[in-house]
Amino acid sequence: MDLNQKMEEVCRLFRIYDEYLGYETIQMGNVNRTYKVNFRLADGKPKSFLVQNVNTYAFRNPVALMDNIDKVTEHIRSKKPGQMALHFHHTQDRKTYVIDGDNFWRMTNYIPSVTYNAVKDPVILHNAGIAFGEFQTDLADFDITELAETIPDFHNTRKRYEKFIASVKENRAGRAAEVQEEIAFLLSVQDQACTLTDLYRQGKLPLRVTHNDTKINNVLFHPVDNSALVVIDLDTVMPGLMGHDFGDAIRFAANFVEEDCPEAEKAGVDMEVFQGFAEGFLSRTAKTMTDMEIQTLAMSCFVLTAELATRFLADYLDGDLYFKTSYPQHNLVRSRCQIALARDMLRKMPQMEEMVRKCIAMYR
Ligand code: GN1
Ligand code: MG
Repeated sequence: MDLNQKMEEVCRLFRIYDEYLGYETIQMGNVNRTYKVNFRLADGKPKSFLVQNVNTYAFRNPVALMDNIDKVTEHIRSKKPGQMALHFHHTQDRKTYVIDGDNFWRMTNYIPSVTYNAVKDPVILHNAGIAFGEFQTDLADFDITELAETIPDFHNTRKRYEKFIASVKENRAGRAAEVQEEIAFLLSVQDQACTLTDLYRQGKLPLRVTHNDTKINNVLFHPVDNSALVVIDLDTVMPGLMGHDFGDAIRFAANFVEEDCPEAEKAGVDMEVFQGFAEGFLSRTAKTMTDMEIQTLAMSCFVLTAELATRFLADYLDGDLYFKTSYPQHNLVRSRCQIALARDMLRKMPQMEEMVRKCIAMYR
């Protein structure tokens, strides 16, 4: 069956019976496949939905994942009645998914909005910071034990390093010789990269409900006034650390270039972007943060960047099994870009720390 027919069939299973017009593939994320599916209503008006094919290589237990998302979206909805929210459609037998063979489908409302991969506007960054900050505070009273770990040890940096080192040793795709410099750098910063994991293990950082994939393109903005409408991509909502969400957001948004820029030497931290996002995020979270969370917040940016560099490089060494790639060197290019950014973060650590202190003073 071709994808066009399949898309219609999946939508019917989610009880959409309007006139099917077709689908478009949406470039979103590096793991799942996303489609915008278009219908015509009885009154002639167009209506769209988002259909996703969840990557079950990355998410081994997609049913538990959907259960997490259901609980979390309901909790947020109860805090913000009347506000725009993500809503997952149900099948006849009340399931939020359709399984067919190896495919795992789900469907949400389509929210007309804009997203940004690269943005310098301080207002937009501030709004993104507020959105992710509020995401954490909205879930502060959510019972962590209700959540399944959709990807175990997702931000356990020690475990990520173990996997990376195993991939280097195994050298499955025969690519290790060409990336010796990158391997050496990542190994040389291992202890710094594991700062959050080690402090957590020592009981010095609290576990919270975190989003864990806080790229700015996971915030939908209002097309006219750029206010943040809703935080999307809840696949990795799990117990985690405050620094995971802050650090990953800065890693993505504050880089001068996109995450997979082939000119790695251009990567680095844009301190104005850092400031815009940090002010928004801390305006919501500063009051509830522990001293250790504050002290390690700037460092968390380096942690998340180095961690992702090891993940991209490990996948390159494995032969590109996990991340979707557009060309053979894609994972290597991504890893090099993250390494260049991580190096710049070490250079700018005192400035980043100073900025965090200023925001804390402002919002505490
Ligand atoms: C993946 O698929 P996407 O873009 O939401 C990955 C994140 C990485 C990100 C890098 C489940 O996210 O951890 O930071 O790529 N998600 C998963 O772009 O592995
Ligand atoms: Mg994601």
